[in-house]
Amino acid sequence: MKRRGFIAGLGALWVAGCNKVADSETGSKLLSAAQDWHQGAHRLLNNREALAPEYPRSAISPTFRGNGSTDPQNGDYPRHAAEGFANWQLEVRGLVETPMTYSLENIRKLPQRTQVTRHDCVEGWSAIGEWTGPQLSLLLDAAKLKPEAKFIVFRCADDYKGLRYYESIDLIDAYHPQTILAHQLNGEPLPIKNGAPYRMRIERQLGYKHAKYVTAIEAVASLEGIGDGKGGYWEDRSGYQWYGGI
Ligand SMILES: Nc1nc2c(c(=O)[nH]1)N[C@H]1C(S)=C(S)[C@@H](COP(=O)(O)O)O[C@H]1N2
Ligand SMILES: [Mo]
Repeated sequence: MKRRGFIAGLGALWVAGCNKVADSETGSKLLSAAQDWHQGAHRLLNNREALAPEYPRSAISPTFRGNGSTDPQNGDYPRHAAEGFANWQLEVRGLVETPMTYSLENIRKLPQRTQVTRHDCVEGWSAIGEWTGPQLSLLLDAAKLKPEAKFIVFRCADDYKGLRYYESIDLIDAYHPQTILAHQLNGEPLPIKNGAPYRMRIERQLGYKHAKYVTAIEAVASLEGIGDGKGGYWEDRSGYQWYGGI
């Protein structure tokens, strides 16, 4: 446990402390080397399949703040919000044998996992919440990944500061048992500020990886050509590391 905390701290440091460095080209190279080192060290020290700590319900934070987008106003989102997300569709697509579309009702009928976990944002705050939803592995197995699939991309509904949010993870995190498509927080439908109707919980990753307002789950062979190719909104914009493992 202690070791994981240390590694998490290290990850946060790289991410939070190095935005300036990321602006220069040598800085970027340094950061990439650091990421390789961090990822390698993380693999060596830490089994990536290990569970993140889970907490008793008594540890749940009184309020779970919203961060980044908290009330998307672009596109169809306001209409869906007004309809209580009754017509929201979630697609599972890309390098899969059987592309799937789910309604919120379909998602609620699947086997669910509930977990009380701590969210760590690199901006320096944490919160504990209880999340419920189907495991991502279930959705991926239902659609059957093609052998070429190497990454899972999460498409989001919100433009944050004018740019569409997205994120991506590798298949180790995608099949981690605590990686779920959450539609409930603390036993209630997910609030808009926290990503309604769905947000990812990827408990072995830092906060920015937990995509909110998910519209599609896409299996791809490479992250090239998606956004600026670095695997996520903050990775493209601010040099946050793609691998934000904790
Ligand atoms: N679609 C989308 N997902 C997002 C963000 C966002 O702005 N848009 N912000 C990220 C960041 S930096 C954090 S810390 C968490 C915040 O989750 P919360 O709003 O539930 O606190 O969501 C992440 N996922
Ligand atoms: Mo964050």
